[in-house]
Amino acid sequence: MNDEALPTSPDSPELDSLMLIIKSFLEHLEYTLGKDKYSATRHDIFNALACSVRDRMIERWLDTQQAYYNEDPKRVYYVSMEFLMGRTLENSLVNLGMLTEFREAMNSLGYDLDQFIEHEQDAGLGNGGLGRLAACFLDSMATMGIPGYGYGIRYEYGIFRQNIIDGAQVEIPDNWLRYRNPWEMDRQEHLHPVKFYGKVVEHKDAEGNTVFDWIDTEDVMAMAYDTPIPGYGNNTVNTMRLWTAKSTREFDLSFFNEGNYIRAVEKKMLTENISKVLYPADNVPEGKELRFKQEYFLACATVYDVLYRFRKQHNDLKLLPEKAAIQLNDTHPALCIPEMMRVLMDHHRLQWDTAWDITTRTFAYTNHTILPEALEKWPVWFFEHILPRHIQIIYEINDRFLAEVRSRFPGDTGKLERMSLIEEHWERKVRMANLAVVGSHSVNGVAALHTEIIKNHVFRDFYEMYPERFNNKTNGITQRRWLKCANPGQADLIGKAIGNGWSTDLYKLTQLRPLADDPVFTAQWQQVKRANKERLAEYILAHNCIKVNVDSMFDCQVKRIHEYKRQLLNVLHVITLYNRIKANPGGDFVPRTVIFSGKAAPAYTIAKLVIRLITAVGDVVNNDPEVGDRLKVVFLANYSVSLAEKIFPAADLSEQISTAGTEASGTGNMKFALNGALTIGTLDGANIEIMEEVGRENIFIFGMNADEVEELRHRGYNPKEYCNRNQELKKVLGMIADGHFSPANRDLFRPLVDILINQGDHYMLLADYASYVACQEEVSRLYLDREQWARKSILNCAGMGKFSSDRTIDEYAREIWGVKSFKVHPVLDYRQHD
Ligand code: GPQ
Repeated sequence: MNDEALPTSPDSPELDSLMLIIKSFLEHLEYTLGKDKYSATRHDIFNALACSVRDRMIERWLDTQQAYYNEDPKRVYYVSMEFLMGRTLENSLVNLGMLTEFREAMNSLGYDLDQFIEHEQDAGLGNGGLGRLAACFLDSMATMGIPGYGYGIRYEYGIFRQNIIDGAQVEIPDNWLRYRNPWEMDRQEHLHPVKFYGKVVEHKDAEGNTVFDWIDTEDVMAMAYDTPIPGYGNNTVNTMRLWTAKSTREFDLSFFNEGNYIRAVEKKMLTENISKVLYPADNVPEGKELRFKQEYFLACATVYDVLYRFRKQHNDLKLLPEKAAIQLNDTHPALCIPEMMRVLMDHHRLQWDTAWDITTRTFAYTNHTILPEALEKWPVWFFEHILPRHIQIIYEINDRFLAEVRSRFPGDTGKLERMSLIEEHWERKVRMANLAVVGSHSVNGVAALHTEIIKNHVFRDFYEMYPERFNNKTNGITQRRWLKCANPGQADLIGKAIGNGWSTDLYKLTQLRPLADDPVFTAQWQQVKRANKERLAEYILAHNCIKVNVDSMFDCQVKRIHEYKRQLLNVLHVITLYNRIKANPGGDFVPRTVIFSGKAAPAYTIAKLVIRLITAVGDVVNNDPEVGDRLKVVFLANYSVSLAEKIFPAADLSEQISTAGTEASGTGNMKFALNGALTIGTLDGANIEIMEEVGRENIFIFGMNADEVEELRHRGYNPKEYCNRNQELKKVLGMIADGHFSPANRDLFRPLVDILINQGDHYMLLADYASYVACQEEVSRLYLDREQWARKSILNCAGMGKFSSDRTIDEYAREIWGVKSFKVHPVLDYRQHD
């Protein structure tokens, strides 16, 4: 620490606030962490810094929550099994408008703020798009002054860390809480019991009504941890409340009586496993009992909390839908629906019809996938065993619902069978999506095409019955994190040209359009991109020991590894380029650095083999002297929010190449375009709307559209035909199958080719290959014309207004939740701090 550099005479307001930051930082170092400048580690410095930033949120937080209590506006509860928050320090400083002050304060102490921003661990409590969307929504709700809460689980282990060892994914546990989490506050007083197992007994009350008691249960406590969610440039600070499992204080007396003290303690400890670990599967559920218990744990604690807060101010539960909207982030928290029914009936003694009316008017459901294997179904026996009261309620919901179906569509047994909440196979299962649709007043998809598909295919029968329930809410991303924090160079350049209005109104970016033809602005735009590419190139050199050509096109595909996302199609293109260079070593080729990043679910063998193939192709291509720096293949390990923040700003080309009709929306596509990458993509998910916004001439579209995919599937798709028709493709597949990229184990990659050739190529890579390769040739041609490329890059960014999550949240607020933005006026006198 550099004592001499401390400002000593606080006679200007700026200096005054700088002094207060320094004072707060030093006090936290000493009194919160018990360290001085001699003993402080890097981590202590980070924590002291984080605590002093947190202090600046707390007064606004208390004001906001107090104002919500006093004014009692309608609240929104966003319930999600995943919140992929990433880092918090920089984003908090940006939203509080204090980045510069803190940078200066740290500077005057001889520290570089950026080092500590980079020091922070990600909060990785999510798998991918669905969890990150929840995080963007929290930022937008706070920024727009919407009284919103995020409810989730405080997993002790977030998404695993991915190491690449010998070219393959190895999973390392992510023990993110080991070194304390300075952003959270434990709320020991918010401790709710959650029951499991046991049985249901009926008896009659004094008035002769049947009462259901769920008894002999094994209980776990849910304890709240709250994290402040600051809005950008306002006084709103909302709350994300995550539940952690704590054992109950009572001992299991049966063990205790036998004198088996250790068994009794052991059993209690095991109950705390519920919040131990995030399930790492994305777009495919794991049918594990522990996951089922996690879902109920979240549902039970959250419904309890929502009703507790409501009842502090209201007696009449019928008013709940006017005061609370609960949004279910996919079906993972759908047990909230039968749980709400249970509490309203069994605890508050409401009649079925009243309870059902309250429940359906409170809940809304967002669907995030149409992959049939990703729709959650829980065995009936799980319910009978673990949630015996809930299965009774679900059967009752189903009986009443099917009676309605019967009366609307007499004699249509196919419909009854398809719409039933219960799948009657050899193992009976509860269809969670059907439960969510029946129990909600709103069902939405996450992009226009996706919503059409759920209306006409996935939930066709439901749409026919309740058309008014279905609506679209195209996803969005927060520009505060994905442009302002991640790409300060581009953000500042935009700011100088059109001001800062885009931070809260992304449509302001349209003002960039005329600048796409301004040579000075275009040159600056190119400089920013180049500087970002240099930074990523340094990262690649440090982490992968690969020296990449900064003048090459950075061609990026970063997302979960999944067959439907078709990373393998990208690899087929890479090998095609490699073969072309090898066939014509002296030829002119537009140099490319093809960058992949993403995790595979640990049990997803094929996805892991795709990673293995990417690294193997990289080993061959990157070490071939004949190729030189005209082609490099890079796999960046451990894709995460913080790594994404380095990749998007440096990308030239964004790969969004899922089979049309499979990617519900995508949100990485939006982050790339906002950061000035051009997209090569199929007409899938939100790509279609991106095309509409940026103009058909400013995006590279290839392949079949969703109707053509369906038609071809219907006609009978024969991948072999496509292979035989295309010599380049045939050669590429032959090389993969014959061990060209796996000389030590020639059969290693055979299963991948087998899926394409002999197992029907479900995602139709071969059908789209020729069109993809041709489209990539166009991409390369355009890249040669750097001015035209930069022009389109600017026009892409300029067209991104629609894809702010502020717009998305505004639509949810008006069309689903019926909530209004709420202005928080400072009550406590925190101006003295800042
Ligand atoms: N999504 Cl069902 C996930 O990230 N995980 C999931 O388990 C499911 C969906 C994604 C989906 O694949 C993307 O297309 C969306 O953009 C994203 O949810 C947010 O809606």
